[in-house]
Amino acid sequence: MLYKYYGGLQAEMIKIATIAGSDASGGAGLEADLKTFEEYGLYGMAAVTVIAAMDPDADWAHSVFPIEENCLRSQMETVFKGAGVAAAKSGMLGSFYAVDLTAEYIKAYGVKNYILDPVMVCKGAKEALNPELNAAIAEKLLPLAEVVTPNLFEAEQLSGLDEIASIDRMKEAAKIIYDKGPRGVFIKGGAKLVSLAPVSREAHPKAVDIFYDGGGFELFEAELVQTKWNHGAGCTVSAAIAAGLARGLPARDALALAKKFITASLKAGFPLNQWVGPGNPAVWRAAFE
Ligand code: PXL
Repeated sequence: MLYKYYGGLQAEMIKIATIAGSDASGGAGLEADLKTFEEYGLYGMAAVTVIAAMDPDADWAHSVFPIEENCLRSQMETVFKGAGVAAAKSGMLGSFYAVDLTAEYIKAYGVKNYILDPVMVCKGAKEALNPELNAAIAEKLLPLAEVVTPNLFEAEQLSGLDEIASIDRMKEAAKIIYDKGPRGVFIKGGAKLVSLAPVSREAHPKAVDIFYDGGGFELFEAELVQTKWNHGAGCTVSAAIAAGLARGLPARDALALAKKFITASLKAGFPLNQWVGPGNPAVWRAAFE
């Protein structure tokens, strides 16, 4: 297990929570988060915002069922008042009240290590984007985030820039997003980034993400894993960053470790069925056993 990396299980468990949707197929959402927390040797909790289900008789079409407000508030009480956390992340929120409750509890309980994964649409989903909800996420949650982890599409939505396809554009977007209040911006170019100008992508087959914290840009590069089986990769990365911060790592170290973690997970991705395949966050434990 990854916790062996840190010298074993500690007497007092470090607690961490995800505020996210359940992905009934198990690869993304809170399922990915909890699996990741487990690999970091942390005690994971979850406040469920929505349940996402997929229809095998309709080409794996996604349906998203929001959890009602009272139920979400009760879960927030359980997690934040009842237990407390060293770090928290949020993923798919799916409603305005979930955005408001997340802001309320992160503020009320002074959660410093809050990672915002601004999930706006899930892969393969046909659901319409909700620009008002994205605006509420930007306005109410960005200022609370230690690190926000948009992919290229989400970075476009949060920055207002279109066609972020190069490192230079990612840097521009990171600055704009940073000015909206988070203490760090981690844009995931991953396998999707089309240009690595001035070098060509073929000459430099890397998955490139960037981090900006107002001080300077840092590029995070890892082996480009060419796979279709990457469902839940975004959730896993942000969960791993939150887990690293819960462990007391500085942000840049947490990012570097998260990048190694997701690369290993993606290399072990597998087909769940003909539509989708998740990474496997459990694979890296082999390196520590
Ligand atoms: O990968 C984004 C995502 C996040 N959260 C939930 C999901 C998905 C995609 O399927 O189902 C619950």
